[in-house]
Amino acid sequence: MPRIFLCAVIALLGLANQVQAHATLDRAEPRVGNTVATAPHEVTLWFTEKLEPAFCRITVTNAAGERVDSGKTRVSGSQMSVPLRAGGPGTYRVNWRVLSVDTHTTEGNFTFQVGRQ
Ligand SMILES: [Cu+2]
Repeated sequence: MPRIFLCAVIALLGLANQVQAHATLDRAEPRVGNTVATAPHEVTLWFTEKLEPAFCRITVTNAAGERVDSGKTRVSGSQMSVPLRAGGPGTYRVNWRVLSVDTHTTEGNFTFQVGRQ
């Protein structure tokens, strides 16, 4: 019985390590949920792990749901960014998907506001 318990503990510790190793969003510019005066020229995201450039992508949509990113995500280390077309005020949604060097894929999204609401 103690042996089985030990295995369970080791398995849980292994799982915890794996979760920590995934690339999760550390911070963003514009900041998550923040309001900026004018539409930014690009969105930059920083992650907790190094990224595999070939499988990482940012897309950004405006309030009307139209894509406003250039489609050309650039990756450098644990950071990635994408240029934006000029846009008006409203809520912008940033969708991201990354493959970290530990081969795990993570994804998420957040919004920021442009102009006064
Ligand atoms: Cu992982």
